[in-house]
Parts: sequence; C-alpha cells; structure tokens
Amino acid sequence: MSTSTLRSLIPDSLIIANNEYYTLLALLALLTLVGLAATFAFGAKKSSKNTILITGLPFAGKTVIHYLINHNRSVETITSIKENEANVVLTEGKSSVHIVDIPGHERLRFKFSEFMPIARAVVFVVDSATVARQTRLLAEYLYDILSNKHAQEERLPVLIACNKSDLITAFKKDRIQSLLEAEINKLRQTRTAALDTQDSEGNENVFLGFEGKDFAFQDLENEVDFIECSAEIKNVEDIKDWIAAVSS
Ligand SMILES: Nc1nc2c(ncn2[C@@H]2O[C@H](COP(=O)(O)OP(=O)(O)OP(=O)(O)O)[C@@H](O)[C@H]2O)c(=O)[nH]1
Ligand SMILES: [Mg+2]
Repeated sequence: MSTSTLRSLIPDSLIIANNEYYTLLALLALLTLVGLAATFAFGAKKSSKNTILITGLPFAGKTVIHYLINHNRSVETITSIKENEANVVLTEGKSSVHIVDIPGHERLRFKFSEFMPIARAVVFVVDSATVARQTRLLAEYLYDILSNKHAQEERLPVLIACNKSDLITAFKKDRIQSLLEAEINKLRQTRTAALDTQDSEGNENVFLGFEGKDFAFQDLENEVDFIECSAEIKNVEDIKDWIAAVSS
C-alpha cells in the first residue's frame, strides 16, 4: 500500500502539518526528559538514605545524646513527646546526617517505623543501670526494630549504646549483650509460635537468628555493635564515630 493510499484512509482533521509534527515530537521529547529527570531525582533521594534513628526506652538518655551530637553540650530534658530532628555534619567536608531522636514513651515509640524507609542505621540507647529490670521491654523493642521489614531488607546496622556508664550501678556491655540475647531467645519462641501473619506495614513475624541454636546477635545479617557511653560526662564520641562510619 502506497503512502498516498494510506493517507487517504486518515481523516483530514487528524493529519497535522509538518511543523506541527515537529512541535509534537519536541514536546514528547521534553516530557520524556522531565520524566527521566524526576525518576532519577526520586531514585537518588531514595538511595541517599541518611537518617540515623536514636531509639530506646524512656529515660535512657536519647535526647541528651541527640543534643550533644548536635550542639556539643548537655541539656536539661523532660520526657519527649515528639521526635527531635537535626541535620549534623559529623565529618568536615562530608554531607550532613539526619539524626532523629524518637520518644521512648510506649505510645510513641512505634513512630520509629515511620522513619525506617529512610533509615541508614539505628542507635538503640540502653540505660545500663536499669537494664536488669527492663530486659523484657528492651528485648521487645529491639525485636520490633530488628524484625522490621526495612531493617531486614536493608540489613540496617544497629548500635546498642550502653549509656550512663558513669553510674557505679551500670552494667558492662558484655553483660548487657548476654541479658538481651537470653531474653530475645525466649521472646522469639512466643513471637513466631502463635502467629504466621503480617502486620499492617507488612512486617512478618520473623524468626531472628538460627533455628535450633540459641539467639546470638552475631547470627543476624545486620551488623550489631555494642559500645559503652555516658552522655552525663559528654562521652558520646564512639556514637559519633559509629554514625560517621555507617553514613560514609
Ligand atoms: N547519670 C547519667 N544520667 C544520664 C545520662 N544520660 C542521660 N542521663 C539523664 O537521664 C535522664 C533522661 O535523659 P533523656 O535524654 O531525657 O532520656 P530520653 O531517652 O530522651 O527519654 P524519653 O524522652 O522519655 O524517651 C535525664 O535526667 C538525663 O540527665 C548518663 O550518661 N548518665
Ligand atoms: Mg527524650
């Protein structure tokens, strides 16, 4: 079929002049470019997850640590009812890190999951002096973090910051690690035995560690580190170094 025959089949109203055709092509090219740029920008934003979450139970010292990292000085605090956010340059010449202090109150701590999609790492602050009394609560919160869909998929590194090391009643980090491992070991039986479902955010009841073996942090795909620190005596350098290392 020749071009002229083909053309005779198309109604005149649908045939556009050559210059209109070029305008249309240019418009299409522009739209494609804008689309590509938007996709790239969105993709880049997604991949540049630079948020560090500071989590933990109430009174652990999260807000004082957050303030110290941000302002290099202590602060008097009251229990947080809202998250504190700051963009901090930890290494000169490097881009800033977004650090979010999540309130520890039981009705507010779930908020950590809202930040998980943009999280680079999680700092879990423990009050080393009350850990023996709070082991169950600590293990439950840690379990929620470690089994979170994003923590699993991205293998988010977790730092357990054993704070208040200045107090004579403070437990050392090895002891805190053993207590948490033993408690998570008990907890994972109950968590995985009863339900085989997902929550509203798609987090499954994950079995942490290896079946048939006592739970150990080193069996996780996430890197989990323990350090001792004291916001009281402004000793949070190890937290800063850890954040800088995981953010680089
Ligand atoms: N001795 C001692 N006290 C500390 C240390 N860090 C924080 N505190 C004190 O612990 C209390 C609680 O600190 P916050 O930073 O408000 O605790 P938080 O984890 O933000 O608590 P919520 O906002 O309720 O979740 C404050 O009185 C702090 O001064 C520490 O290293 N040593
Ligand atoms: Mg606080």
